[in-house]
Amino acid sequence: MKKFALALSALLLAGAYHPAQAQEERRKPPSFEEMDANGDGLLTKDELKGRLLDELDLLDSDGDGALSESELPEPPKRRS
Ligand SMILES: [Ca+2]
Ligand SMILES: [Ca+2]
Repeated sequence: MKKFALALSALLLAGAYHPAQAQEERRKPPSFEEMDANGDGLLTKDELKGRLLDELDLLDSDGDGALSESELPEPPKRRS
């Protein structure tokens, strides 16, 4: 019982020290569905952020000014 409480407080301390949200963001890039705010299956300029927005012209192979899921580069996959 004492051990459990100790483990629990260690967990809480670890959680306070490393904000879970920041870690989650670094580990998991947003999925296509998450970025597609209006759900039309295309990522337009106002839905893109950061590197993808910068590279929109490069990635937009059919030139419609938006990225479809097939135009989106594969996110780096890491298996544990
Ligand atoms: Ca959209
Ligand atoms: Ca396109």
